[in-house]
Amino acid sequence: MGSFYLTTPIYYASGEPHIGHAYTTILADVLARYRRRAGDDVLFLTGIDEHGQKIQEAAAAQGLSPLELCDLMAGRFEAAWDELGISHDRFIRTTEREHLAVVGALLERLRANGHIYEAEYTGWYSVSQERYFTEKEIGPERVDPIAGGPVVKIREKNWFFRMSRFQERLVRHIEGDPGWIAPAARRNEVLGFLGRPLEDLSISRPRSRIHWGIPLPWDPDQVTYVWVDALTNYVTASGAIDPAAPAAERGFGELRPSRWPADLHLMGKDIITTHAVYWPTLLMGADLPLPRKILAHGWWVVGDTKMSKSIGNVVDPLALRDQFGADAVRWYLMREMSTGQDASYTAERFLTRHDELRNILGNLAHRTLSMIRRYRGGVVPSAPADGLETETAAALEAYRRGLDGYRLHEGFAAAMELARAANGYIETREPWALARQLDRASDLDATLTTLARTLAVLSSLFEPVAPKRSAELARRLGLDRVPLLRELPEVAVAGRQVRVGKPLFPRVDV
Ligand code: ME8
Repeated sequence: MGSFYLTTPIYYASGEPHIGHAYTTILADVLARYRRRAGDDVLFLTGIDEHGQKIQEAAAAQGLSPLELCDLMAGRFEAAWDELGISHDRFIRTTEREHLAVVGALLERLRANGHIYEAEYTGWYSVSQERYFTEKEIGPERVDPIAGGPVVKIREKNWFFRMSRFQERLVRHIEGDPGWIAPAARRNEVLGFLGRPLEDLSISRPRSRIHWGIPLPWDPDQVTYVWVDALTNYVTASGAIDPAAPAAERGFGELRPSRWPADLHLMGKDIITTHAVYWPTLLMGADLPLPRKILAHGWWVVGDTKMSKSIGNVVDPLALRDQFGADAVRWYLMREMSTGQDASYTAERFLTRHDELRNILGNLAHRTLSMIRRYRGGVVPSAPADGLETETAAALEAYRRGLDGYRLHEGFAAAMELARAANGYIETREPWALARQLDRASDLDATLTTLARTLAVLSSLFEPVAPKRSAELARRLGLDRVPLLRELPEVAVAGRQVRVGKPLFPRVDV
């Protein structure tokens, strides 16, 4: 038992939640549920990123004030997470008063430590990425190298963070802790980036250009660079810095006992540099411990095309949820993407994964519960289990290995394998034939007990990814809750009154 603090990125308040956001948030939710069920005290943080030029422009385009747009989008994201069964403990908004104070305090700490200076800046800025790029990065076409969008040339006064000072220390940290950035491909990418001299980081913008941001405590004509503002959310929610302390003390004071450092920052590979370079160096500069792990997952594309509003191929997780239920969406996303690698969304693959739930897990539950009703009046017999021991032990081991090692697709594949093996067990044991032979009553009892116990195990293994249906499965088995992992495989199912009910995963006509 321990404590576990995990985070998702805070998503830009300018866009609707889509399947990419849903993926990261569900991934975090699955891990949070898995840890809670292992007895950990979990803090699961998500939220939205509300400042900066991107939001300012999106609001103006819709005839709203930036805060009106953010209020609207906070509601949209929270509703989406509710519909997808997300169990976050805290939804942070960067316009919260507490966060404004903590950003000010973090900046004061950096300044007190002598890491901040003022200079003239000339460079290429991408509004869609909210960051500067070098001449080399934008190439002769002058487009931002990540999204391909336009960049604008900017010359202005900025405050800078001496990020270059921390280059060596960061490289040593990454090399000294091989699992700190996962997967290895991302770690190599960051080390490659750090192979070139690290530049200082511009941490402010003139208010005359961008008014929608957090003013610097010592120069209110400048607002905080939105990435510095956004990354700090992870510290705000941890409680390490007291937002109520007077500003001067906040800059220099002791850290409060808190949830900092985070155990896990989750994100897509698009924002690995900000999380694995900007963020740790800022923390070093402010004398705060570094997060324990950074996991950057792969990218969802649609078919073989990048998802984009202008192409009109953005996959809406809520539409899928309305049609198939939240658990089916969660299952598809977790099972289909090898954590860390890219994956492609197609309607066909979605249906195949949904069929897998229906035909393997759903069918197993339906057959088992129906046979218990038909042959034993709906009461699980009291008999020693007989069969599936090896399969269950193997599934449990592979499942733990998968989830502990952040290879969730492998863990859940092992759970589905067990369900498949249990269906095979029904075929071999032929309970319907046993039921016709009076002298085989005890074999039938053992068969039904084994199946009921396996279903109880499966409800536990599927709980993090399919919480609703797993809870329903446990109820139908007459259990008062989904068994914990450490209670497996011996679940006391004997004597329970089961209920067959409607299919766990209904057929969907498409
Ligand atoms: O970058 N495939 O916010 P954002 C997989 N506000 N994941 C995807 C995805 C896709 N196609 N599209 C989006 C920002 N994501 C900043 C973050 S954090 C301090 C500030 C997910 O709204 C993935 O997690 O652009 C990615 O990193 C994130 O959404 C980007 O969300």
